[in-house]
Amino acid sequence: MSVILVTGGTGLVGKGIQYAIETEPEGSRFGKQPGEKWIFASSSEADLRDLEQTKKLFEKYKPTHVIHLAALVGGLFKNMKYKMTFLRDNMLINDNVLHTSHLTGVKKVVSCLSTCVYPDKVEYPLDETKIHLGLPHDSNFGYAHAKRMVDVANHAYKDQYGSNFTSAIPTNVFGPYDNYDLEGAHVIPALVHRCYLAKKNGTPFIVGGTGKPLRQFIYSRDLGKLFIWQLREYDDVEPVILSVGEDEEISIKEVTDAIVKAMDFKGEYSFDTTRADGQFRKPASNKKLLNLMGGFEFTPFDKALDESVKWFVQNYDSART
Ligand code: NAP
Ligand code: GFB
Repeated sequence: MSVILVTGGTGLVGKGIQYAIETEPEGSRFGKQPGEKWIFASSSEADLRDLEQTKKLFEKYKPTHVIHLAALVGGLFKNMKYKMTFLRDNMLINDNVLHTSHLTGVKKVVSCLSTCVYPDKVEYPLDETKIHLGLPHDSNFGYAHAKRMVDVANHAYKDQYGSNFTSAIPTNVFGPYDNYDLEGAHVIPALVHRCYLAKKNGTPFIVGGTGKPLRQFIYSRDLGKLFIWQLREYDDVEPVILSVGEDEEISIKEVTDAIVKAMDFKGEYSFDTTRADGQFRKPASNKKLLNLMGGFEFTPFDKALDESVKWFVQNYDSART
């Protein structure tokens, strides 16, 4: 029997994986396989910054495979404010999970980086060979370095112990069960929440920055399938970018207009240009992924956003706001 432990399994990305496991036909490429047991762990089960709690979690479930998502996560403004916390918390979590996976003989670990770990000054498009070719954008200096060390550790574990540890590099993710905290969230959940409040209370709908930066966004329910693919079908230490194509890059203003449409908001919005824009763009290539998978059908952005907004409005009282 395979026991797959998803650390950070109760968050946005973890819920995307759980959705695939629960809705895809059993035995299909992205569905649950016979004899598999999936565990979606939250921080209430174990604070993975603590090695003893990490070891107890692994003793409890005895995972044969790990999808390692647990992390201190946040949007641009939160990352700018807490660089040391993002560095230390994530380094502790990552070291504990990889070290305990090694000690307990986990067969395979897929950990999670992010396209924001890339150097800010590097030849585009971003691909899997460019992670360490320069300093990350200062806005997420702490988080980015902690995440880069996962790739370094994976190579060191492989070299010294032959461990099958690899990593995924998702682009910006959105979907149901996101974190909608107005100050700490990523841009889509933050703006969905702000637009919801503007519509409900008639408060101004303020968008941070100039609206000019460009981003690629992947739907959490698509990303969930890609993590399952990487766990089952990819056994190389080098990371894989899990993203929609470079041609899907859209501006923050276009995202805002799409949110206004999905929310059926009739009011106006304005830009607060005293707030940072962060990295202007981070165009990531998904060529390696598509070549390895033989293609993948991404959910159209507007459809994914519509589903995400509907989920938020229907679950406002229980959402992480
Ligand atoms: P999320 O919704 O905030 O979920 C984070 C998960 O990690 C939650 O289950 C949380 O548990 C858990 N966690 C946080 N601190 C922990 C700790 N000290 N010990 C144990 N568990 C802890 O974030 P997400 O967006 O799903 O992120 C999942 C992974 O995707 C992260 O590695 C992140 O870096 C990566 N990623 C995210 C994006 C994005 O745009 N969201 C983009 C690229 C990569 P609780 O809920 O109990 O706190
Ligand atoms: O998702 P986000 O916060 O992070 O997007 P990054 C930031 C972009 O959205 C900037 C604009 O251009 C902001 O000016 N924006 C506009 C807003 N209004 C808002 C708002 O209310 N909240 C937020 N958050 N942004 C993140 C990294 O970078 O990328 C994370 O900081 C993570 O660590 C994520 O890796 C994938 O895309 O700039």
